[in-house]
Formats: sequence, C-alpha cells, structure tokens
Amino acid sequence: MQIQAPIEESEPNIETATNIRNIAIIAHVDHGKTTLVDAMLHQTNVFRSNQQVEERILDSNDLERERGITILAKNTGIVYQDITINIVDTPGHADFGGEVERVLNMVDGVVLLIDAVEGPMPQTRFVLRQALKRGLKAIVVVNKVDRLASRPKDVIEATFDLFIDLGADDDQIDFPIVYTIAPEGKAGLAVDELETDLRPLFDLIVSHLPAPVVDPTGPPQLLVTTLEYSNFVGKIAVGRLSSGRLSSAQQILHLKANGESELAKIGQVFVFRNLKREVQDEVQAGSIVAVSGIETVGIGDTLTDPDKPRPLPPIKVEEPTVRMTFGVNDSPFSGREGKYLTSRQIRERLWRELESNVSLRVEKTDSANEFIVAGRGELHLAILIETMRRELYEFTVSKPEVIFRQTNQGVQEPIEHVFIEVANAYLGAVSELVSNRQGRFLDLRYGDDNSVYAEYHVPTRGMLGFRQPFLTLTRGTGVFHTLFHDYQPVAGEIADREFGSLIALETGTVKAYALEHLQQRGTFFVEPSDEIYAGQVMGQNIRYEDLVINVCKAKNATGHRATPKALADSLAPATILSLDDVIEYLSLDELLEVTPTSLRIRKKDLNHDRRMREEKRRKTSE
Ligand SMILES: Nc1nc2c(ncn2[C@@H]2O[C@H](COP(=O)(O)OP(=O)(O)OP(=O)(O)O)[C@@H](O)[C@H]2O)c(=O)[nH]1
Ligand SMILES: [Mg+2]
Repeated sequence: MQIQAPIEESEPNIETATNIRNIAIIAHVDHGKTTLVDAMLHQTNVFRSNQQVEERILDSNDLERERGITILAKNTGIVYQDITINIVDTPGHADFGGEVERVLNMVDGVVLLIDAVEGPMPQTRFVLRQALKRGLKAIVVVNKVDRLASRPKDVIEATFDLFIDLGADDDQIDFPIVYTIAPEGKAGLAVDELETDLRPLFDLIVSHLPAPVVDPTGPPQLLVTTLEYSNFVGKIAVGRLSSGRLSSAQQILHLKANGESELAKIGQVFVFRNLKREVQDEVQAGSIVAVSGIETVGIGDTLTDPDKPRPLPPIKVEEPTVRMTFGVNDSPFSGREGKYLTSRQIRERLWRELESNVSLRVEKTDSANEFIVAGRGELHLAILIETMRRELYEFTVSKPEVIFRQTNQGVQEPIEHVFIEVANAYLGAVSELVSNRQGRFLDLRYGDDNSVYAEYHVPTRGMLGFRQPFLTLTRGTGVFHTLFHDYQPVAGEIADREFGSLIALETGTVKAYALEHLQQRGTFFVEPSDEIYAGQVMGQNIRYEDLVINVCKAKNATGHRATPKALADSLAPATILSLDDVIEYLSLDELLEVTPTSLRIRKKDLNHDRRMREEKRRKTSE
C-alpha cells in the first residue's frame, strides 16, 4: 500500500530569520537571571548614559520588588550587532514553574544560569527538563564566579551529569559554557579570564542558539503565550509569529483554545525593543510580537489566516498540587475595610486571574459563596491573595490542602523531592521532623564546611506548614527546596500542627490589663486597643488544644496600681505574622480573613458552644 503525503495548498517556504534570536533565561531561584538581564540591557545602550536606573529593572511589580524574586516572566528585546535578541526573563521559584513552561513555547533556545557556589539545584532540573523536552539548545552560564566559595569545576561536572540524567541528545549535551559576574556585567570563556563586558555571552547567543526557522510567506500563525494590558489599547496578546506577517488593522481568525473561533480585527502590532513595545506597520515571522485589539483573546489561542486557518498546539503546563477555598467574608467585621467583597466580585476577579495565570485552576462549589482555587504551591496562592488585597478585595481563605487523585490503584497524593541543607548539628532533629511528616530518606552528602545535604521524598501534605518548624529547629540557618516528584498511594497520617489557638471569648477592644494576666498562655497576635470579635484567634496557645479567653476585660476599679503606660511597656510586643506565616499557621477548622489592611485568623464556626460540642463529638467518634 502506498502512503500518500498530506496535500498542502502551497509548498511552505521555510527560511531562517538570521537576524533574530528568541531566548529564555532559566535557572533556580536567585541564581542571578534578572541581574544578568539588567547587565545585558545596560550594555546594549538601553539606558541613556546619565540615566539612574534601579537594579533588577524587570522585577517591576511591587510584590517582586518587596520579595526580591521574579514572579512573572517578562519580555524584552535588545539589538546586538544588527541582530535582535528577544529575551524572556523567567522566575526561578518552584511555585512559578508554570510561567517557565508557558514562555518556553515562544523561544528557540535557552540560557541556563547556574550559581557557581550552589551548582544545579532542584528548579534547575525542572526548567532544564522542560527546555530539553521541547528540543531547545542551551548555553550554560556559570554565574557568581566572584563568590569566595565558587567551585566552577564541580558545578560544570554536576551540570553535565544533569543533562545526561535528563536524556539530553548529543546536540544538547554539547553545550558551551560562559562564566559571568552579573552585577559587574563581565563574562568570559575561562573562569580566570573574564572580559570587561558580556560580549562572550552575546557572541555565543548569536553563534550557538538557533535563529527561528519560519515560513515568512505562509498564512500568519501566532500562538498567544502571554497577555499584557495597556491603559491605551487594552488587552495585548504576545507570542512568537511562527509564519506569515501581521499588520495593523488586519482581519484575522481568532481560534480559541476551547475550539471556538471568530473573525477579529487587529488594532496595532508591536515588537519588543528595550523595555517597551514599539508600534510597527507590519511584523514578520520569527519575532516575538505583540498584538492589540482582540478583547476576547486568551493564552493558548491561535491568531491565524481566515482563509487558511492553522491552529497551533495548545499550551500545556503541569497540574496544580495544592488548593484553598476562597470565600465571602462573613465575619462581624465584614465590609469595614475592603471595597470588593460580594461573591460576584470575588468570582469575577478569580476568573479574570485564570486568563493569564496559566497554572491556576478555579472551581465553583455547592455554595455560591465559596470557590476552590488550586495552584502549584503555597507561594503561588499567597501571591494571588496579596495581589487581591492590594486591589481592595476582602475575602476569606482556608488552610491549603493537597489535591488527591483517584486512580485505578486507589487514592494517590502528590509527593515532593525535598532537598535540605543544614549544619551537621541539626541533622538529627531535621530527620525527625521529616520522618514525622512521612518523609522517606533518599540520600546524604557531607559538604566541606560542616554542612550536610539530605534528600527525601515527602508527601506534599507533609510540606505544608513545614517552613516555620524547620526554621525554628535550625535557628534560621537551614535551607530547603522542593520539586514535585509524582503521585503515590497515600502515606500514613500526618499530625496537624502541634499547638492550639487562643480564641477571643467576646467582641470588643483588647485591654492591656487583660493581656498582662494572660501572657503566659502563649504568643499573642493582638495588642491593646485592637478591635476583635468573638471566635477570632488572637494568639498561639502553648498547649495542644484551643483555649477560649477574655482579653477585653477592663481592670477592676480598685486594686491594680500600674499606669496604662507602665502596663503597656511590660507586655511582650504582639507577634506580627506575615501572610505566608498565617497561611502556615491555619488549622483545618480556621479561616484567614483577608482585607486590604488586616489579616485576621478566626474559627470557621465563631460560636463557642457549638464548636466545642462538635469537637467533643469528633473526639468520641475517633
Ligand atoms: N556575588 C554575586 N551576586 C550576584 C551575582 N548575580 C546576581 N547576584 C545577586 O543574587 C541575588 C539574586 O539575583 P536575581 O537577579 O534577583 O536572581 P534571579 O535568578 O532573577 O531570581 P528569581 O527571578 O527570583 O529566580 C541578588 O542579590 C543579586 O545581586 C553575581 O554574579 N555575583
Ligand atoms: Mg529574577
């Protein structure tokens, strides 16, 4: 039998766009990606010579600057020796891995950055695996070679092993290496021969990473990979134009990821030049481009020719492992501090988030007031919570829980590969902490400086709320990283937290007098003159169980002689929990009330009698 080749309307005219490179910078968190992009921008004259610019200019949103990490991938384009290099800076934190998976769809090669001290880390493995899977070639940049403990030789060896381990092909394994000091903008092909600029890196990007291979005369085809917004032109779709041309006011077919399609008219077309989008009359195949005017566009959609529509494969990212319930705030203080708090407003906001946050999932529940929001980790969800409160939303969230899977072999749960680095003295205590959380020991390695590197498989369930006890045990010196491993049959039980909450008996104002008498009960999150309500959690009990106490009791008319000032000075200052801390603190029967100005922990059921009856019933049935 003869197999017929598929009939093409016209022979594609494949060409290499030699004047373009589309690359992503990928790495483990903090290895220096954004700092390196800064230096690349500086050296290609993006800034005027006398211009004062901030460090890590691409980490532009408030939360990125406050936390010192990249959260969203960002596009920029520079010109080096007449070649346009479109660079995508990506986040390195594991919770934002979906961002990396998404943007790898629009590049033809990657710069894999590795810290010269730390070497390849868990997220290095994750992002490299994603790049290799897509057949991308890599340049390896060993960054931070100025650091005293820098050990470039070992790092290269470990990187080579990692490529082999991940099944890289011969072409991919044959990676060139550049050594850099990103903040100084220096690079070199040998670690002890750095140039005064990044030219060796630029030259390798141009010579080693492939130019896009495209069909410039075919029908236009653009896979929408990122969404941006502009106050002037509204929603903007960004992606690599893989064939044809697009011009302003052109009629196109908008093929949605869900299979629907509609005719649409483009507003303007742009390319990325330095830190801005630059309007063009026409954009050509090969480049990363931006298109305005299509209000209903979403990530994963294809923009193509109405007469010869060709959809591109949709964007796939790994599924979330952790979820929380977002609900309407029904506390007695509801509506005092937030602007948007109805179920409709929260629902609309969450669904809007889905448009650009590709690894997030949102589901309705039986209750109109509650939604399940699932993400790639606690930080992924915490960033959404923080963003919404800054936009003046008010709502409640529940303790994060892992997402189980029903399979033919029964119920399975997500497992993390956990990498821990601690001083030798803490190893015993840390091992116990991990095994209490059903962790299984994998490997142990001793470092030169009395440190130990241990690896475990731990259910994701056991890693929720792990950070605080781990930091306490290691006096803040320990470091751990996690990497999603796979799903396995549910391991044994993991105890909830080891302490109870101090709960307010009545609604009122916190009194210094009352706090003074209750101080030995635990750690308080509230201060004198704070307003609280019955059922609110005011502190952490030193004992295992919950305790209802009255912190609103004023002092007796007689007897107590201390002045209010002396009293206030004698009180331990309130413990202020950050959003991440509160999320870790929550118990299953508690909620976090989030408003633009406050984070209050509360019992789900504010009624003391009912809650205690329920607790008793639960205990006797166990
Ligand atoms: N000593 C030294 N420090 C560096 C170097 N490169 C970056 N750093 C520092 O490392 C820290 C992290 O740098 P970033 O550029 O934010 O790292 P990143 O990879 O973008 O981090 P994420 O985007 O959060 O994954 C910053 O404090 C930088 O100043 C280097 O070559 N040498
Ligand atoms: Mg960064």
